[in-house]
Amino acid sequence: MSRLIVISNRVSAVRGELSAAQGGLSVALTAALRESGGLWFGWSGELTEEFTGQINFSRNAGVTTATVDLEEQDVDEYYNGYANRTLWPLFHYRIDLAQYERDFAGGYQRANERFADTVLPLIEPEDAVWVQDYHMIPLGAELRKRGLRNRIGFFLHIPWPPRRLLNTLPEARELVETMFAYDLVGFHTEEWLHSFCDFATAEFGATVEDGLMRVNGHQVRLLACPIGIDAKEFAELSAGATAAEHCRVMQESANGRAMIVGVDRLDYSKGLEERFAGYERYLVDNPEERKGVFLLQIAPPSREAVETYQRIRAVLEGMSGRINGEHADVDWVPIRYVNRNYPRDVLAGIYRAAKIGLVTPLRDGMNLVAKEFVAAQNPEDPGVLVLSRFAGAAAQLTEALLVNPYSAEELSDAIKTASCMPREERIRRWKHMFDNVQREDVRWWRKRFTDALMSVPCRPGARQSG
Ligand code: GDG
Repeated sequence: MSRLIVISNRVSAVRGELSAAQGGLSVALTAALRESGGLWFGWSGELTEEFTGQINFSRNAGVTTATVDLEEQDVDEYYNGYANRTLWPLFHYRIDLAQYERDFAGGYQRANERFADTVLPLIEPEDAVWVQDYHMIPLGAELRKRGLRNRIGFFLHIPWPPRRLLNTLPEARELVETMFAYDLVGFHTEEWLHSFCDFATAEFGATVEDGLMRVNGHQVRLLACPIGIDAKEFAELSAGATAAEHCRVMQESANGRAMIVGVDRLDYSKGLEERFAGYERYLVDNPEERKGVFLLQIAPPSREAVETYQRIRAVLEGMSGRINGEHADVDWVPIRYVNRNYPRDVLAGIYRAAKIGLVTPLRDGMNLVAKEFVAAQNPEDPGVLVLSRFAGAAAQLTEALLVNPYSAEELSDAIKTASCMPREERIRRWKHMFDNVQREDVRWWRKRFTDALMSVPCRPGARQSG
């Protein structure tokens, strides 16, 4: 078996608690690498005065991690700049929030060149390389420029935007062209894959047949491969003592009321503002029932250096304060809004205590919270998942109550439907979703992608894996 070299912006701790700021990608890759062994390369998250390319190695649970420190200017332009001020909003269809600056584009390119220079000597002839996400789109092309002939795959964890939106990015064509250096490109859903094909076809005259794109003399295999959670680990967490204790504490504190839960990184793509508006609509439309529910929204801050994130935080603080001020009673508060990060086993207990899970992003590559909510439910008395149609997860979790997150009325109706759904229907819907969450878990995802990568014929001059 050849080794797998995973390359991503951040390399998370293989052991220990993952912070929410590291997001779903880290949760998924930690589980995947634990199984396969190999090497995980990326930015340490630390700064250095001057970039030297010095690598810090460490080894945990069968996984070697190799990290480099970056200069402050790299972090400003590459990470806080191009990745999170340009690509993240654009790829989530928010061109109103996207900032297009040449310094950001330059910093992004420079950081990717630095990553390529540093990781290249670590790659052995038989290794397969798997590059992750929007921070590293040009990395494959940079590795090819340096002569690497190994199999290289790329997986995008966020949506791929429609062509007309992507064309607002000044260097859209150059960026997309670098994708053609990969042997395999994966997306969570057919929808994101089709958008990518649409751009490549319209702008470069690409042809696509049976999952193979031919473009500019390159052949790129394409795969829609939805990421899953570590369902086994999550089921064990949910059955554990800490989860049980927190489930009990939450049930006691709910005091007979139905808890609605939301758990999201504090990010404008997660639709929190619209969720609060939809929930308020429910309160207004249902004066008799409203005191029978409350919303617990857990939203740990993320990317705090970026202004749009500071703004969404301020907006939500204002909204939760206003809604509570306007609707609360002496014995009831409608929203418990918490900007804290909780351990995963505590989250599992909270999910299980909830009657309704609200997962309503405006746009999301996949959304792992939806799957965690399903995995944590009590099979005898499961809660109801209300899920945005615009999350990648909606293509698999078709038995959720699917909503348009922009519509406060639809959200309000879904809360009402969920809160009076009979137990048999809840069980039927949950079983269907749980089956998918278990079957198409993170191991399935990793295997599907790496199997597809290993089945790519070796390039001339590359060494065959044993
Ligand atoms: C990106 C894509 C795609 C949240 N709060 C806490 C906490 N979390 C964990 C959740 C979940 C993860 O963070 C969030 O994952 P998502 O998938 O929901 O979203 P992103 O972070 O935006 O991830 C997304 C994903 O990559 C994988 O491809 O699904 O579409 O945007 O695991 O549980 N974890 C802890 N405490 C918290 O308070 N421990």
